[in-house]
Amino acid sequence: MKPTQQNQFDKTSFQNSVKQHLSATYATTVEHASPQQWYLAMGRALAEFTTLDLLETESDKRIQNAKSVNYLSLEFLIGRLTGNNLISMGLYQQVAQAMEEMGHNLTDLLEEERDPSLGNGGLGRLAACFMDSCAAQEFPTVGYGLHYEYGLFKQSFQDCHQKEAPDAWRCVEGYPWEVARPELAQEIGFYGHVEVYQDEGVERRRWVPGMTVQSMPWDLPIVGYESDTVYPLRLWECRAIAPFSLASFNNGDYFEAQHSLIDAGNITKVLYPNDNHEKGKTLRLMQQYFHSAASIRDILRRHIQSGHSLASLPDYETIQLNDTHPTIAIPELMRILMDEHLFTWDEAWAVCTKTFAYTNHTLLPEALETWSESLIQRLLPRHMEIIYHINHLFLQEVRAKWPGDVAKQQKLSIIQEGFHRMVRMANLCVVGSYAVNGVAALHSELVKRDLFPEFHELYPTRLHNVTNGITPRRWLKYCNPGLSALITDKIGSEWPADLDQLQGIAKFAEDGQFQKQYMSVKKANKQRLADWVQDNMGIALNTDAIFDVQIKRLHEYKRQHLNMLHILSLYYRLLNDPDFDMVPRVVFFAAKAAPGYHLAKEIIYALNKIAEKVNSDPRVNDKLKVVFIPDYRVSIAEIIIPAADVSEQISTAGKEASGTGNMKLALNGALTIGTMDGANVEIREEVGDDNIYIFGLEVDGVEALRAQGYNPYDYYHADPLLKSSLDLLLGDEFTPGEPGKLRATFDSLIDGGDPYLVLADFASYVSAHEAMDEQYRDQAGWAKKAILNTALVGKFSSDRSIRDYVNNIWKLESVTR
Ligand code: 26Q
Repeated sequence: MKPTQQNQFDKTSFQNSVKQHLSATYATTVEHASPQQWYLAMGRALAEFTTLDLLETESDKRIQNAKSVNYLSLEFLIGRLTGNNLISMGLYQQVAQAMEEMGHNLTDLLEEERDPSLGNGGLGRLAACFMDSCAAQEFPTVGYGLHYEYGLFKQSFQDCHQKEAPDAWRCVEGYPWEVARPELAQEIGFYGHVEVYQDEGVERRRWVPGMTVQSMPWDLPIVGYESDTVYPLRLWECRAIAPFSLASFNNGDYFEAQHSLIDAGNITKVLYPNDNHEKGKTLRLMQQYFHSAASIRDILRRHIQSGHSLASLPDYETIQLNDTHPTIAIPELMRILMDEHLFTWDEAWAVCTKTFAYTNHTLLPEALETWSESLIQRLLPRHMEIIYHINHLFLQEVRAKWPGDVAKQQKLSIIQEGFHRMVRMANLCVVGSYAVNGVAALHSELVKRDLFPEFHELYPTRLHNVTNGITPRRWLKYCNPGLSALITDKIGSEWPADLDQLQGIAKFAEDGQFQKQYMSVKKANKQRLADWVQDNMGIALNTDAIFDVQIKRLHEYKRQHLNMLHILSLYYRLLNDPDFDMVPRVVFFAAKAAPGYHLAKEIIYALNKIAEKVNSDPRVNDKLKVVFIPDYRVSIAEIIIPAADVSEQISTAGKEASGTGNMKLALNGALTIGTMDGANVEIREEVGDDNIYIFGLEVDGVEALRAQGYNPYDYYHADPLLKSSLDLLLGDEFTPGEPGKLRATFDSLIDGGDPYLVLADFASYVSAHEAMDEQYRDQAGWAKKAILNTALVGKFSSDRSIRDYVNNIWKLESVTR
């Protein structure tokens, strides 16, 4: 379906609207406006279309009477909206022409947009792809997130060390695509106490907060691909309630609660920069409750305004929890139904357990969220009471299932006993949800087998798998116009809405001419990246080299240091083995480390130091380059991914829940070197063993090695290449005159016990790379494999993921407009 905008677009009135915004909104003129101001005015002019469509979609009776999904996530890593929205609106060419006539190149203007980096990595980016796919397929959706004033920190390197700077993504002028919805603002409480009172002989409870803030929604338009459907991504900003109440300022609760330093403006000030649980931070829990409370109230408001009864909530609304971060929404809905709408416990619980569904994104024990009971008690006293009662009733179920088994009760309890009692958010989610899913087949099996085996026994139909996906609009059509045109030329233009159609190019995989075209697109994309690196980093690159790419957050389990060891081994061989021959190679990294993650920052430092030396060492003869691209973000991923030959997906088996970068890279024709982990397993199933390079221990191999007692020294002493590579970290090879400055990585792998089995997988990793090097020398053979990757990964469209949610979990229907 084509959007009406495309047919109704009137170039002259659009140009007038841009000029109008230049003067009225940005106080400038056509003659004096900067490129930044032109971009802003163009964005505002375009947002007029989407805001109208958003309001129309919102008031559409058919949508109000249909079932919707509410996607609750503390992160939405949406990336730049302008180019993507132009594609979805079908206006790219027309707007390019309109701007050209006013003397501006659209591609250049699009570069003026700052990425809204409202997420850390995979989980936040997944939420953004899911919004796109819901809108494309017209499944009624509202995304609920937070309007952080500062997104994920900006990264730079100073003397090779990571430095963080605040990311004021909205700039002073504001973000052109967002629209404030003050009429939907609400009040949200914290602290205080619970009152018990009698209501016609019934004992009731109510929460009297000690502090109240305001939630102000900002809507971003999520534009359905080639449709007029626009759903809101509603981001809550926390504000002090004006005028500031002297009464509450002087109220004992305010100070008693010991939060006098926290003012309302702090709550949505900044995104927490770690993609792992940060222990005990009050402000983070406040963010979580603020987000849940504002979203739940908004969902109930929409539901009631549409004329439905509260008891029918599960028929019209489902609430998907993106990890445990919005878990507090469960007791919040219980509280509102019971305390404000006088539901009985059983009535309220019946509604909740038919409304919530939870997605798990990790098996790492240290990443499972727990919050101290005493903190919740202080911040949210009524919620703590409700959690106790949920647990009380749940443990009765556990005792009925396993009579006398105290260990089971302790393991499953929502409250973790001990000196400091903790609330286990994942357990609360599983108990309070009608569906729980993992994010790739292997991960979901491990959720059943290792993480929640007893829950699986107790609730045998609750655990699901929904393999992650990525939106083909941003991650192929928009970011790789060359390949998109080539594909469209062969199979028509419908594939961005139906990615399985890419199979249609498989028959050209051995067609010499198509191979040449495909590889020349790749070459052009490599040139674009090389130009970027030259302009921004001053490093000259050879586009005949293999572009080998690892782009993702920096984590030990993702093993950027395994990649580092491979680089060291190549360097060692280039310098010491006269017979050694390799295809020239550029190894790219891009990764942010959580500011408090010491070893991750040391790994970045080491990679930068190694890059400095290797890139300028004449003995290497330009055979090897290492490029660490600073400030990894969506917009730079859009340049790197189309240019990649090799995709590094090398986590320790069992640790990466899914990965989604692996899908983007394969779709754009990079060959994966990867472990049997996360979605790599399914990528291999799709593309076939010949078209992927799998290495390393599998999950059971990892377990067996650990069980038998893993000793990294055994590998260090048995493998001379490994030893030589590691030893390079001890001297002053990369830090002249200052030996030992790169020891941290060495120490973690040797004395530190190598918790992620880097040394155990080194030899097979090196062999897999050798096989790839060999294959690259046969360009026709390589092209065939790359083409088959593009052709065979249609499964990983997030459209398919969303259909899986819709059919197996949400049970809702599309509403076409
Ligand atoms: C929690 C509490 C306090 C502070 C921070 C957090 C926090 C924030 C972000 C915890 C985790 C995250 C992000 C996790 C994440 O990105 N996980 C990734 O999710 C992807 C989408 O499912 C998967 O593909 C990746 O495998 C998984 O690592």
